[in-house]
Amino acid sequence: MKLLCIAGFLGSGKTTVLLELARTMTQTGLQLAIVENEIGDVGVDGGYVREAGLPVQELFGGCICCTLQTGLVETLRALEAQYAPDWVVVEPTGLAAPGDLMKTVRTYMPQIARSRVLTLVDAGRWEMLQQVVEPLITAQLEAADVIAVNKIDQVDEAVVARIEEVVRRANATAAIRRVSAVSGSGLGDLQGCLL
Ligand SMILES: Nc1nc2c(ncn2[C@@H]2O[C@H](COP(=O)(O)OP(=O)(O)OP(=O)(O)O)[C@@H](O)[C@H]2O)c(=O)[nH]1
Ligand SMILES: [Mg+2]
Repeated sequence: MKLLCIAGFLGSGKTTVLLELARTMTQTGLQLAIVENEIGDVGVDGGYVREAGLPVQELFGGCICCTLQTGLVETLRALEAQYAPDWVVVEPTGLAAPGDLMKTVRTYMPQIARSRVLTLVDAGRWEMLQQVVEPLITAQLEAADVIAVNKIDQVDEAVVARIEEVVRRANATAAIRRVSAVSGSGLGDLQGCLL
């Protein structure tokens, strides 16, 4: 089993990207299982994922990168035992910085052959989020193997270029890609650098 974690602030497009990637991955014959960490006690994103026909486990009432780390490890073990998927895709809450979470997973689940963090950047709300939650966004970027600047349909090329500069300063090594999850633009290339 391999693990893909899709991080990014609230509303950055995690579920939209997850559903698109899941669709193309399952078309190529890969078996997937999904973990949704929901902030409230209503499984909105889990509902969408289930509608798409994918096995999904929801983790409520806390954040998997802080209070629910053990819960996540148990959930991953259960999914592995029940479905033995090729990939498990985890969507943490938008408030998660996935660095510690990935350390825990790598420590307690050494059988996971490959683990990747994709962090999404919300291009449309970049300026506002930099002013309000810059430390969290930076922590999400630091933890990433791959960074996707999403919603490029909402902004000018110059804005995307400026975002990429700041993103590069936060993470010197991650692959950076431009995508629009709603139009599907760039998602094929993104998948290529993730899997
Ligand atoms: N214009 C535009 N809108 C997008 C894009 N990707 C996602 N959205 C929209 O942004 C909103 C939030 O998308 P979600 O996929 O639910 O984002 P999320 O990160 O899963 O949100 P939470 O789980 O609530 O943190 C939805 O209305 C999407 O349709 C994009 O590339 N362009
Ligand atoms: Mg979501």
